[in-house]
Amino acid sequence: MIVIGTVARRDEREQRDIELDELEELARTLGTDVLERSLISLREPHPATFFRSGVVAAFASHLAELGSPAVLCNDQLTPRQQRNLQEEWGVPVLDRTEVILAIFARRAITAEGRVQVEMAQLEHLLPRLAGGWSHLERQRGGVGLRGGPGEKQIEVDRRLIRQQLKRLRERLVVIERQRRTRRTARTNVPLASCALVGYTNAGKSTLLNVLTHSQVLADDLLFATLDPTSRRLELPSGKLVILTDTVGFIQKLPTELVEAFAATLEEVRQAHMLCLVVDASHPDAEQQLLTVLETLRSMECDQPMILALSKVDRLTASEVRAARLRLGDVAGVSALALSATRGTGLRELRQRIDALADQVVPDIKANRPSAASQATPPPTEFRTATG
Ligand SMILES: Nc1nc2c(ncn2[C@@H]2O[C@H](COP(=O)(O)OP(=O)(O)OP(=O)(O)O)[C@@H](O)[C@H]2O)c(=O)[nH]1
Ligand SMILES: [Mg+2]
Repeated sequence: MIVIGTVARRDEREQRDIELDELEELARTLGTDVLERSLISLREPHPATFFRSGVVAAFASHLAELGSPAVLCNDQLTPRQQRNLQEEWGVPVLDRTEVILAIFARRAITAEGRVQVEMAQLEHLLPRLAGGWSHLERQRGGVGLRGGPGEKQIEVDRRLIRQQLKRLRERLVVIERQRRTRRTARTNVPLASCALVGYTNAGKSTLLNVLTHSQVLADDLLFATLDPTSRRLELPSGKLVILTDTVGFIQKLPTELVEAFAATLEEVRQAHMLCLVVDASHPDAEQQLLTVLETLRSMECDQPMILALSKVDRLTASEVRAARLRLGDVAGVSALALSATRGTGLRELRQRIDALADQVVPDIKANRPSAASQATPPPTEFRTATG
């Protein structure tokens, strides 16, 4: 695979380079090698081919030399641009959305996750359907026939996809009802809940694991976690809170996926408080934090928040100080530094969650362990995943 990005102005270069790094990470997560990457200046996208004709031609011969690898574009292509480029280059042309969709499709384990991803893929496919049949349509047109089987086939496919989407939506309603029942069972236990949120690969699952002695999959891949998982966390005061690990956010999250994961993200919306995890060692930490804050805003999440800077074992003491100031400023809360792998900063995090739990659950009495133990004891594991 090769990766292509564009810059409109010179001062965008650095930001685009970071985006291409992320795109390469996405490709790696999918299990493909990136042979090469190019950053091309482009002031105005061409409506038909996105790139200028000279660039299209140059890449056509270059791709042939490289052995016709697939092309991954950083920019969002219209269905028409994508189709034309594929025709000109004779290789698959993917954009960011499609790579993310493919990763999600591979990662989805639960019934809910699978239904959500399939819906997102079908919705992405719908406007692109004409592509596969365009050559047929043209052949038909050439011999003076209109509305031949090519066109009919598209209509049939569209109808089948719409029917399938309807079936999936109905299935999702049933699954969501089950999830709500589980959540109600959980919220009947008078415990505060805290959702771990943050950019993908920030270290959320690792943090959940060390805090609650669990073994949720944590890996150096983007989107290792898709389905929310909840565990009990015991706090210094003896109180218990429910800690939920969630799907990571990413820049330019495909809209199809935002919609499809609305139900999963509902876990975030329902939490009493949020623990926003930022990988402080990432060169783009600030932008990642902004993306997460923006996503939370668009989800209308305004719960009390803790800002946890993770992976500080990779930074020097002065870098940690600078990151706390800078990122704390961006988020408007004081930042706490921790390393889940070294186990530093965890006590302070527990204390902060403890203090917030008192604020968010007004009936503190009901929240005391003695009272909780009189109520139905919460199960040791709150797997929200189905199955
Ligand atoms: N050095 C260092 N690495 C860490 C730390 N915490 C997590 N990591 C590593 O960072 C990578 C990502 O961690 P995860 O816990 O899977 O991250 P996540 O936020 O759950 O990621 P997604 O589920 O993909 O959104 C893994 O390779 C972890 O081992 C830390 O404190 N220090
Ligand atoms: Mg994870």
